[in-house]
Amino acid sequence: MPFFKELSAPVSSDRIIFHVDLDYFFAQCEEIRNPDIKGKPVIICVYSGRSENSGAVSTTNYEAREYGVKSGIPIRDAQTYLKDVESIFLPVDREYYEAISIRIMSTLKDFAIHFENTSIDEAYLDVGKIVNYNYQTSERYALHIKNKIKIIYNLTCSIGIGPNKIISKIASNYKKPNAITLIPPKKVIDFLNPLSITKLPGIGTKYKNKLKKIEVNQIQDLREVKIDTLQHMFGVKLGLYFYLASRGIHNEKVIDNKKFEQISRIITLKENTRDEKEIVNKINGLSLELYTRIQKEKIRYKSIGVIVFMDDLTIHTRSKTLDTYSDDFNNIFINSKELIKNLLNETSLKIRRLGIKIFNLEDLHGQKTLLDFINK
Ligand code: DCP
Ligand code: CA
Ligand code: CA
Repeated sequence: MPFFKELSAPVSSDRIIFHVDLDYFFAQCEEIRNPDIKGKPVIICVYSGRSENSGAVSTTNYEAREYGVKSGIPIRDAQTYLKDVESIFLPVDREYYEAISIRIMSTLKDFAIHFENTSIDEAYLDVGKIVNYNYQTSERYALHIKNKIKIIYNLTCSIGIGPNKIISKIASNYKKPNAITLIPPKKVIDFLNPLSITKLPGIGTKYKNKLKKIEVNQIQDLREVKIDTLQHMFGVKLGLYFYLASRGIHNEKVIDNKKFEQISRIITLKENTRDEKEIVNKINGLSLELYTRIQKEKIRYKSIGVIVFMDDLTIHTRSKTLDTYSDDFNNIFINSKELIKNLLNETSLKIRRLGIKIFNLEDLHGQKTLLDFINK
């Protein structure tokens, strides 16, 4: 259990972690799809379907927030607050937001030594090595990443920089939207002191009320509480987590997501061919290799992709994403066969080289960390 070891560990100053959080994410996705709505309050709604306009607000852009319209409130309240204001109410389109999220996360991943995507609009990046463990450089690097995301996706995000995941997460939320908040190790305690305890990941209304009874409201108050008291109130594990987090200590690593890795196999054919039997035979062999690998590593996949090099040296790729994760052989074999068949139908060229890959991977049993457990 790493959490018990942490008790004696010093504040780690040899890490630099970014927490990237995309600004007003669902609403910003709608703005990039339809720039005309920019500047007006945009309200993304989860309609319950029970009656017209019943349901809750998923999120809003910052213009709507000025009228008190925010995540979680009833749609009807939002309509009341915005009665005389020209505003845009839209239903959630999660599939579209997920597609954008996947693309942004794949870009972000390339900026980190270790990359952990934790929700549709958030990720941790371990960048220490890249910026040579220099906080000043890290701020410039964060700006570079923010600019890239803006240029490629036309979307803003906020980045928190700190010596661990908790500090960087609190920092990314500290100033929003479109901001960078840098908290180097020597500023950690001053940064935490005045904050409400609810800023610590894991302290919601229930724990806040419990702590209020012993007059703990700010993080500096939490630091005054003895570890025994915290463990008595919240259990051994959570008590220790609060004790350390209030001191800015958290040594959990940035855990690379399987989701952004891929496994691929590629072969060059002995002779260029369009012969179906031979091609299917090769696809079968490649699928079997991928299948053996996922069985060994106990992972499953959601997407299958193929790459084909034709005899005129052109390269063609196709991919398919399944509705759910699979650890099945047939899903690799049948889908890659189908994708390649479709490719061949579009051309009369022969295949020279042929590859298949699986991506969108995850652990068969899903590895859980304490932050994972707290966030859910
Ligand atoms: N979300 C939701 N219901 C909630 C909270 C969030 O459906 N109660 C969805 C919509 C958000 C997305 O999750 O766009 C990300 O949540 P955030 O808490 O990061 O909020 P936003 O990205 O919308 O705004 P911010 O700019 O404050 O990060
Ligand atoms: Ca966000
Ligand atoms: Ca978020």
